Amino acid sequence: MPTDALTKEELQKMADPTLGGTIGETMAQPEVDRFSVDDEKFIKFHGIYQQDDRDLRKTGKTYIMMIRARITGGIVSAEQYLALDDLATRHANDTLRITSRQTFQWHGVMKSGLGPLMKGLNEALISTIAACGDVNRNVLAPSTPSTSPLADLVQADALRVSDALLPQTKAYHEIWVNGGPLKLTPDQKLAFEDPLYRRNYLPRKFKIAFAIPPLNDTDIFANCLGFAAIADPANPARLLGYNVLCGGGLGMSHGNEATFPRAADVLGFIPADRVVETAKAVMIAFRDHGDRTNRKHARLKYVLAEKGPAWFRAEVEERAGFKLEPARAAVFTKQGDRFGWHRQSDGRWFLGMYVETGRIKDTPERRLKTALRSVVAEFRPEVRLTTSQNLILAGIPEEQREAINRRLAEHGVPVDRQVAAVRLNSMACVAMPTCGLALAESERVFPQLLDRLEALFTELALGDEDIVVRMTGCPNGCARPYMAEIGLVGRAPGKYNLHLGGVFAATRINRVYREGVKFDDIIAELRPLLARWKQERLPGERFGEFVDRAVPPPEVPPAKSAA
Ligand code: SRM
Ligand code: SF4
Repeated sequence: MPTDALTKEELQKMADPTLGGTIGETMAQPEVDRFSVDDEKFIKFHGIYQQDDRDLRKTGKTYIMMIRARITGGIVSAEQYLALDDLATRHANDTLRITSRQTFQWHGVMKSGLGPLMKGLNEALISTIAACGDVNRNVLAPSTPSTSPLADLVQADALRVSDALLPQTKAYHEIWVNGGPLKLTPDQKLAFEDPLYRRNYLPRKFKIAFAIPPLNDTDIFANCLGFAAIADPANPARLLGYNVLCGGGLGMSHGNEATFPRAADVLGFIPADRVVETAKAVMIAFRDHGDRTNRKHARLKYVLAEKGPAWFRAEVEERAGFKLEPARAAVFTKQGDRFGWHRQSDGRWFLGMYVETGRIKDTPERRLKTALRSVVAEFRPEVRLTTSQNLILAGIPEEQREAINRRLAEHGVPVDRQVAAVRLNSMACVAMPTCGLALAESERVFPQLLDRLEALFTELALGDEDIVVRMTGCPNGCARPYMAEIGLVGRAPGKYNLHLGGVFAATRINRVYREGVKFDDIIAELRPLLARWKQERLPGERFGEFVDRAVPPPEVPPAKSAA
């Protein structure tokens, strides 16, 4: 391909395939408060985003960093959690943010705090390499203990896949662990070639999720590559292999019909011992066929949408050196996390904790950050993150449960009925003030929306119904609103597109019901539909299914309030 057709990101990767740029040199200059425009792109491959606090823009730009860890399958030890919490207090904005891909982010880190934070993370054996950038991202796996006898096997496979797809550049280690620039000449840098990613890496980000049917707790259909675990029908504890799903992805741009969210296709089945080779083959096929001329069209989903699953399967088979078998029967019926105390299959207990918008912080009413620190420091549970931005304390002996309940209660953190059912399946992206792409608020206004929704449920006597409701500040879809029963997608300050009709199993994309709804009008849009749902629903019919069955697709009239 002629280089003048390539995006500037492609040219930049090829100009320094070690991805080191001048990051090390900039880190050695304490008086410099930001990275160069080129290095802004390289640091993403190291798990770092250069941002600015958008609330403060009127008084000048303040550079801050967001750091994202790589925590495959969302599991950290008690010791690691304490270290991560401490780093948040010392170098970030005193919060830990659980992301929709079951890892942690630190926000508001000044450049002066970046070196110590990265060093601290690596000392806790938590890396941030490839948490962002045109590479394979954090691999998702079911993290709730005992939801399936296959859970540990699937977690182990997720780790193997994640490790096998790590970039091999030494730049990360040199800069953040050894604390200096990569000691290579410009020619040596130019000559570096990663065995899998070669010199220009992937055309765009690449995302993998594992799930164990019937529970789709990782939103597998929203990923570039999914592995749906298949148990031996004669022995549910034996992992036969995986159905392979390809071509899911959610990001889109308003007003650009060439961009769209897409649910993955099922390509076939592989035995469990071929999972790493299959992951490599799919990623390499994407490397070879993704669009490197237009980043808005560069995701794997567009290859699948345009060339078709059969064509792509053949490309994967050619690279893997084996054929995919026909997909096995597997049905997803539900999603979501488990809250409160549950017994694990080993007799110990886990505690599922709802974390509003994934933000672990202290407020006057609920000192969640302090409470978690105290519980983890004393009782040493394993800490697990879910892809719905929630947290699990796992491996707890029976005799510790009461003391943990008491400790949480002392900090205003309930265990039994943590929040109303309508809030439990909710998620919001970060958006303002740190996300440079936000068109509207999300995390900061979401609690208020949930308050109103809860009041509406009371008004309509909907009782303890739950509903999957997700909000994002722009159409990139970071909280996966296109798979939700109620999805709100930021359009402009204070205005959202309302998406309805997702299914509980999150197997398909919902549809736009109304465009440009004012934040204050969202409940008024939902009231008649929820009232109808109550009156007209079939037995057990969820809101998303009801909308899909009984509410005809509108011609998407803009709300009166739309711009
Ligand atoms: Fe995302 C970009 C936050 C999950 C699709 N996402 C961003 C950035 C980094 C903004 C930027 O590029 O400057 C956001 C940083 C905000 C901040 O201040 O923290 C951001 N994305 C997040 C997180 C933290 C949302 C959350 O509240 O949990 C999630 C971190 C995941 C992780 O730990 O790795 C997050 N992002 C997702 C998901 C959901 C998923 O992967 O399951 C999606 C939709 C799935 C997909 O990829 O298609 C998603 N993020 C995007 C996109 C659209 C990509 C596209 O295909 O067009 C962007 C924009 C981009 O890449 O240019 C984006
Ligand atoms: Fe930012 Fe948009 Fe992602 Fe929200 S959905 S975090 S506003 S990029």
